[in-house]
Amino acid sequence: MRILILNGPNLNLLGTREKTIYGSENFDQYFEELKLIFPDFTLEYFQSNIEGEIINKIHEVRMSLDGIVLNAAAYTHTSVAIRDAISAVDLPIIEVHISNVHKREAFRHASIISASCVGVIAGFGLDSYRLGIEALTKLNKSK
Ligand code: CA2
Repeated sequence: MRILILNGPNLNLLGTREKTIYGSENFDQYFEELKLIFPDFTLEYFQSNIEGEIINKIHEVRMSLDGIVLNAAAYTHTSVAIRDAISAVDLPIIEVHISNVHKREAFRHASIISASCVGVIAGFGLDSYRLGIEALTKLNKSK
């Protein structure tokens, strides 16, 4: 399977600040672990702090990949444009969050993008991404 891990704003700072919420590992390190866990998969990784770049990436991979594991970060709670991009492509997209957003501030409880995604995984730390890939694998098998 060919899967894109797509990270939104500020996730480039993982491992440097707010370690009690997001852990102490940076994503580049974790991405190397993911590739070892899924040696037969083609895993790609893209992070952007810019909404339009996230949308462009979803469009760009729509014909070439099998799915996206998306942590839209704060755009989860604000972006109609990313929701529309998810709905516009015929590609399964799993919404993931490192933290359990439902245990946090009320503004994080609502996701604009969830209804356009296949499902949501939240609160398992960086393991949320592995679980997202597993979910895409199961979907692919049941096709
Ligand atoms: O729990 C998640 O994965 C979030 O998507 C992370 C977002 C937050 O806005 C969502 O509500 C939940 C924030 C990512 C910020 O990441 C940082 C990492 C290190 C230091 C500072 C921010």
